[in-house]
Amino acid sequence: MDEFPVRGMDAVIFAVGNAKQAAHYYSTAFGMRRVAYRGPENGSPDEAVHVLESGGARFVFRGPVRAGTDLGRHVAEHGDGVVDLAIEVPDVEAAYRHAIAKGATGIEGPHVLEDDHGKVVIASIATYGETRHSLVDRSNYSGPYLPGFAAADPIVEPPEKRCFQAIDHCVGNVERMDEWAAFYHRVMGFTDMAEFIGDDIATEYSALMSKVVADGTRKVKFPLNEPAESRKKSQIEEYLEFYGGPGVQHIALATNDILASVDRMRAAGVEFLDTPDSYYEDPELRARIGEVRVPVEELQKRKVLVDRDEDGYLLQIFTKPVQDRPTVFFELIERHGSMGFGKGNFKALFEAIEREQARRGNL
Ligand code: TYF
Ligand code: FE
Repeated sequence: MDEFPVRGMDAVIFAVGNAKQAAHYYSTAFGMRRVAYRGPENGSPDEAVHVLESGGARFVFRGPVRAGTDLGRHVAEHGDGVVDLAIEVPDVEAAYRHAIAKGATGIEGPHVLEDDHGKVVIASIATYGETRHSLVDRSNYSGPYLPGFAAADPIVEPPEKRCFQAIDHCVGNVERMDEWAAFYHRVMGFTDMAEFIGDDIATEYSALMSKVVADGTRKVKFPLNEPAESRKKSQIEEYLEFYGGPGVQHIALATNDILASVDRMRAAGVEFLDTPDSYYEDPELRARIGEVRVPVEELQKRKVLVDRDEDGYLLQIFTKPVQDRPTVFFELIERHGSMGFGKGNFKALFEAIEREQARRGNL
């Protein structure tokens, strides 16, 4: 029996300096649709909250509207960032009880929120840094987000074809990877996935160690990164310094047409990491990846990376950090069978990240 059943990701909740403008950016640049709002006009005097969706992916942007709030303190300390990786579960009461019994720190016990659209049960527990996991059961709710939220119009007309339709994985940067992996094993019954960056790869080129924990159904996947000693300053160190501690590093978004998504997002001003032409011209890579659904030239034109394993292949690309601080970024991922995270791309990817680190003067 699964000791901690989950339905999937419920939402990624961001604390930002200006939720109105963040909602605009994710609407115009990421093609998301605003669906709900709560603010001073409807019962939330201290913060404005905009809820955006793209298919099954939900982002929530919270911004302080007055001085002296804890949300404002969070933004001052960490900059724009992720405060909550909310997980949908079938039984909040049972999930919370299990987590607490296994040593998790409770932030809010299970409680019911209700309005005309039904009810939602919600609780939350602490994870790394100031990040939390809300546990949400919305199976008896038909409103646009949570009780208290009003339906809101899209900010701009969303594109006919969405840029992404689900949250594929959410990555945390922590100081001690093994400690947090053990936390997810113990508290949520998550298990390790195959992909692992150990000491060997770390010292050679990545300057980080990484392992992936996931629920039994592999719907919720949380890679965890830790800085490693190497010749250079770790990109994870850079994050921890600028974020002011552990936190969410990147959110990977599942798309079924990465070429169209990249074209649209680039045209809207989203910056992606560069990949040198030598990556695509490498005969070893060509041999390893074999046939993918488009000519390699189409990937090369857009700097999309490709990786293959025994189960299939994946296409992926990474944005640069999306705020002034070198902290949170996004990944687009198009999976064709592969359940991996792009292990074969780690070298090329980390070199690209280090070029950006050097440009910022942080290498
Ligand atoms: O999620 C992953 O594991 C991949 C690769 O700092 C990765 O996207 C790992 C660490 C990192 C950036 C990307
Ligand atoms: Fe990733």
